[in-house]
Amino acid sequence: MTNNNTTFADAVLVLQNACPGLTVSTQPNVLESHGRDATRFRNPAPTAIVFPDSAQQVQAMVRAAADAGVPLVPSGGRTGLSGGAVAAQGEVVVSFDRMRKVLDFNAVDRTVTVEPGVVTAAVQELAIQNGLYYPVSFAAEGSSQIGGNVATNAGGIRVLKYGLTRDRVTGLKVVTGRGDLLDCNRGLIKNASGYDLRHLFIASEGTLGLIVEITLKLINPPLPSRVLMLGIESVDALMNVFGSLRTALELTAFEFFSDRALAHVRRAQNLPQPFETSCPFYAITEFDCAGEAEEQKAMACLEACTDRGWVQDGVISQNDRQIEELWRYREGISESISHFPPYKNDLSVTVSRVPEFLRRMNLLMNDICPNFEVVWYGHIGDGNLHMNILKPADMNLREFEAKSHEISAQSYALTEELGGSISAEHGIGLLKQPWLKRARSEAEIQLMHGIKNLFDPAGILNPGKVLQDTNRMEKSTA
Ligand code: 2HG
Ligand code: ZN
Repeated sequence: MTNNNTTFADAVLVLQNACPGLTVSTQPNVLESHGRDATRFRNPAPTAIVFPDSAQQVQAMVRAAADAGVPLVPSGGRTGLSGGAVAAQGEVVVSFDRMRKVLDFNAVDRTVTVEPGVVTAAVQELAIQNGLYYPVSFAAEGSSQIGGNVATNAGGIRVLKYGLTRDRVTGLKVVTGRGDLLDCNRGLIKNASGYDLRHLFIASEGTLGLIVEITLKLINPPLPSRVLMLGIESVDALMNVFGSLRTALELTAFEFFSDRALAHVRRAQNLPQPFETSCPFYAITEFDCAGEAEEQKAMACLEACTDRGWVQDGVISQNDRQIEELWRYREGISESISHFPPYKNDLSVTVSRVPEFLRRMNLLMNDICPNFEVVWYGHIGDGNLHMNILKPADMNLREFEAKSHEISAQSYALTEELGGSISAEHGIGLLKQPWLKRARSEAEIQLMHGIKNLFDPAGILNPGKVLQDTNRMEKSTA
């Protein structure tokens, strides 16, 4: 895996010599746990896991790795769903578990500066303790790390109102594949001094540089909120309800899931039927509700949607405990189907194209894989739909992956036809890499290779993720 004659054991020595005191583990259980993310389609096979504890150690390590051609796979909370943190080829995994310091909270700038290994929920908590709010939120926030969130531009359930991780990052320190330590944007709000390299690293999935420090801007705490869960009979009705509610109210989230998704999460979490009527689709929406005026607006809007036949049944939260309970129906879905395992599709189209997309994709799925269970859920309010295809119990993983691959050829062609993306928020990683051309043009991909070469000329950073590993291609065809 390493270049020329550098062996796996040499790779570790190279890094240790460059960073005296570097924590290294080759224990089988650590190799197994830290050599993968939440995906199950590749077996972890890292040479070692290293745990740097400072930006300086990361820099020294990357320089040595670049000289010796040691491939490095950055790893955060390992909650990724595209294989971006999988080390299946003898790479050295760089874990940020020992870089968990909060470096600064600035009340005037309303920013927090942290090391990459800080868990997302800890950033949210820190904001609350300081009377502020960090709005990026998703089911895995209790274990995902902020460095990984930045590296994949994590989204989640409140993108509709607050945007993605990218929108929160005002400063980024990064060690590039050349071993340069860059201080991008320095926490500034305004900075028109040329190319904003910060944004190149966000969503680059560790292929251009290793993030060693992040400054995030916080916002005012949100108003009190209410959550509505609604039973809806069709996609068109779902979109009509979304349109009406977002006109009447300040929505922070508008999510959906199918009846199949509901059945899985109910079984896994032992949840009751949310209301009497069974419906093909469910929406869960959260809105700012400072007082009675909003409450009345919500009720009036709901009544109008019910009168028009768009809403079949529903329930509204009465207190914070009920808000949490209702969110469990949506946030527990991913975990409830993880054991199958599912073949994940994290698709997006513009909101206006959601109905056509869902209609055509359902027809396609019924046509090409009628025997597979397809479970839909996602952030319909921002056009991001999760289509999970579940592995039948009597099919082995390899066969299932091959079949899913054949399905992807058609489902991603349809996504491309509708101007969508094959990865909305989970990244390209390893698993979606063969399909990059369905989301980006040839010219874009060539430029991306050029950027990769510029930042990581030795090709040591997360090789084979996002872009095809051209080094390996050349070697294998040599
Ligand atoms: C979610 O929205 C996560 O629940 C996971 O992004 C999506 O399981 C998935 O496909
Ligand atoms: Zn999602």
